[in-house]
Amino acid sequence: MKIGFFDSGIGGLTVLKKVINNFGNHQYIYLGDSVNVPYGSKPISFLISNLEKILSFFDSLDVDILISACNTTDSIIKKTNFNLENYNFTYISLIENAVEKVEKNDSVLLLATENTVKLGVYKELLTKKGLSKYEEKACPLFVPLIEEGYWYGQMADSVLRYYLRDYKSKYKKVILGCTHYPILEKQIKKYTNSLILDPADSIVDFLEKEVQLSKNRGNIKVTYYITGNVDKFETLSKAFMFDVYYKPTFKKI
Ligand code: DGN
Repeated sequence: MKIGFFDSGIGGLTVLKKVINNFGNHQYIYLGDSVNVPYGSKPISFLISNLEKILSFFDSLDVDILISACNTTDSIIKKTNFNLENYNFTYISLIENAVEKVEKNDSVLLLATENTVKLGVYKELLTKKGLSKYEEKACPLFVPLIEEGYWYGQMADSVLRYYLRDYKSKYKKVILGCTHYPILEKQIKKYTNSLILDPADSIVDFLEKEVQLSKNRGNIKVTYYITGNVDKFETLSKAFMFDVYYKPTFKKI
């Protein structure tokens, strides 16, 4: 199976890694649109025209499945009823699958980008479930922090404290509603006792149950297409994927 992933930078690697670890050898293609990072605070009109280019790119590569490894663009697709019929791939939504892990009467905190919060797709789907309590918090400094490689240490600590200091035991579940955030998951756990939900786990469940994606052994290859600085992406991706046994190829587009 040929499976595509995309995000503004390295965030979508958190989804790719879980898919690779669960399903092994398929043909993986990842578009890192790092020249346009962050998506979280860009105008929606720009992100829509950018998204059209990204979807056409994956169509031209004949992917079977396209996974939005970005909650911000998935929000745009859902909110604008983006027409996906002209493309030959099956599109899989991160948000639709993520909300499956939330139950009636749960109290939930969503951490996400400003655009994801503003577009309100999580809110719409979650409030339908009948939650006891719901709050959304945009954390716009997380993405630049992660894209610059400050995953640990003083800088990360003070940004994490700034956003999360009031959330130790306030909610039963915390959704990491931006694919970059699981890179900080260990440190996020220092600030909250809540159950952390990573939407990537719901993607894995969907691929297993609904797509019945095979689990293969063999040499895993990933082709990365990068719109921005390839060396920087390569360095960061190697740091995050250090424990994945695979062969990456990096290409500039
Ligand atoms: N990782 C993206 C998301 O899940 O929304 C957004 C990253 C960004 O560019 N702000």
